[in-house]
Amino acid sequence: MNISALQTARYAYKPKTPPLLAKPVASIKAEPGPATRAETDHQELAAIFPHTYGRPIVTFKAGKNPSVSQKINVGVILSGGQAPGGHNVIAGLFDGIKKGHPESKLYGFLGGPSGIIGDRAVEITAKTMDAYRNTGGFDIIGSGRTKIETPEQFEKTLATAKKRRLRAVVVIGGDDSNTNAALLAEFFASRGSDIQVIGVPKTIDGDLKNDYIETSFGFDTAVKTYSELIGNIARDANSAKKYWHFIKLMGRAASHICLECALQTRPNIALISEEVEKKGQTLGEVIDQICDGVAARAARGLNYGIVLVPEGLVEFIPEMKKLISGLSDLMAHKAGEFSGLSSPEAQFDFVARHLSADSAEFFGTLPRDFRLQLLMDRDPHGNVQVSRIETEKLLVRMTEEKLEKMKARGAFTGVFDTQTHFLGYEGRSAFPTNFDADYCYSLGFTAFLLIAGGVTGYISSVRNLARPAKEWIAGGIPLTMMMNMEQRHGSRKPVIKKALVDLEGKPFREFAAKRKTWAVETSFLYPGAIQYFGPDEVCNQPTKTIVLEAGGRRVGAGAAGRKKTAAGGGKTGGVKSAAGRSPSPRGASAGKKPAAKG
Ligand code: FBP
Repeated sequence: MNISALQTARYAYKPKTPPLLAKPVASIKAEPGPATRAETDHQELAAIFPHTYGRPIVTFKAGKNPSVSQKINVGVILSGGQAPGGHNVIAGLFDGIKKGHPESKLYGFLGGPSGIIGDRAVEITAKTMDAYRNTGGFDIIGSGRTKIETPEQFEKTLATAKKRRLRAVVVIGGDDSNTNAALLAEFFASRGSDIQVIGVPKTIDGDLKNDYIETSFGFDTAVKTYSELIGNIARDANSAKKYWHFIKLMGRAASHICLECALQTRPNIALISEEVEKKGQTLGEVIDQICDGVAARAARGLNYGIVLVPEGLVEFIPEMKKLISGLSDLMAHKAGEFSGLSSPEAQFDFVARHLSADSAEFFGTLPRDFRLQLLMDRDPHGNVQVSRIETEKLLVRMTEEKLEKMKARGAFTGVFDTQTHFLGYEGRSAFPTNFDADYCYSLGFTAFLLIAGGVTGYISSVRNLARPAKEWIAGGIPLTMMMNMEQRHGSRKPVIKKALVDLEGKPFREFAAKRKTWAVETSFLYPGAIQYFGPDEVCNQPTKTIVLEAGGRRVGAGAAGRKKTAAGGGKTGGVKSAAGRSPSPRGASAGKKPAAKG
């Protein structure tokens, strides 16, 4: 393996954890709180998960735990899109297992969930593990988006777990993969198997969060990578003063990434999909908003700027949402006919005949390349692949057209030259920040403690993240308490609620209070590259989203900290929990059913 100097230095990094996790594992015990219940759909969920529903939240405390030293086999799966820190989750899990018993084994299933269905695995040895500590990517075992769905796949998964004599399967994934983990735990239990299933919250999108999961791992590194690049572009724009840069950002349905990057870099315009939906803005109105911003700066002689665009925007614009849903239905229900069409023109003609009249008309107004992108294959969950739709280019084109018209009537006197960018893959496999390296290692180690605690259908939870790692709290949350029932593919399904940007939440309110100034004045911030070594305030800051949601205090902000509750944390819901209060996704927008994901 070729190793860079930074990689060599990162091998030596020792992740910071809650102090309890550094104690001998036989002196850490799981302490259960009262029984839990889901916030909604309690009865339906209790009926679907008769063996795993209603379990208590678990917190780890100092105390004797003799069963932790048993020799066990554990399997681990990386599921869905890459997120920085995945290797450290595996490292924490590996170290926990080996601390429990040096002959315990960790098997990594290859290429995501399909690896366990097809029993393709490697044993992760100390030598392998050491080559991946504190590094980005999921390449230690690879990832995939296969969903364990059919009865046959569930049976095969159980067969693999039995064959390898697994004590537990750890699923590292997003909301859909953890929903899958809950179903797997219930399936194993219903078949009389005591093989445990433990989830770990992963996704750069930041939308797997609630009162107990303060953030999914990878979000921290991804937003800091993108913010560095946006800052660099902004500085270039401010130097040359000749381009408007339209930057699309990953994040799928939720705009958490776009919002955090806006807070970190102060662009002139940042669109937030959830707000566009709430206001019911049409595509034309979004373009008007951009044109007004461009014209306002032009009036001050500033013919340059930065526009941030969340990649899921198109699905939140009412007429576009209706069109996409019509197209997806059509492509699913008439798949045979559709795939037999020989040319794009034949496809356009086909959809025009089958869509509702207004959607067909709207489809016809869109540029040809954009229409082709809307007709691309859906992902394994049936979702349009927003990362492949060039929304930023569509916005530029439509803004140009509108500005031309404004120019003709004297409403715009400036120049509008543009560059477009898409930031996504650049951040998903970056070297994890210290925060993600620490958080992920702690999550992995906690997953081992949950296994040792004998629970199943839980997600590893490390809380109080706005504070330094020495104040973090490790525990486990029953997956079923994060679930609700949603309509998916024509029937009601139990799913973990996805958290979209909360328009009443502090991060959005902070942005909304400042954006008018940022729109016209050049207020760019240049965050610079992620730093791994150096002073605390440079290397160990959590995201602004975490800090604002926790009440605005930053790591290292002084000993006073927040007032802690009995469970030791200061975060609103995560610590009031044990009374059986159910969580609400912190950012969930009422009524919205966002796309499923890995
Ligand atoms: P997960 O939801 O699986 O964590 O992946 C997130 C994500 O990076 C999205 O932001 C993006 O839309 C999507 O994956 C891209 O998927 P792919 O890797 O299949 O191109």
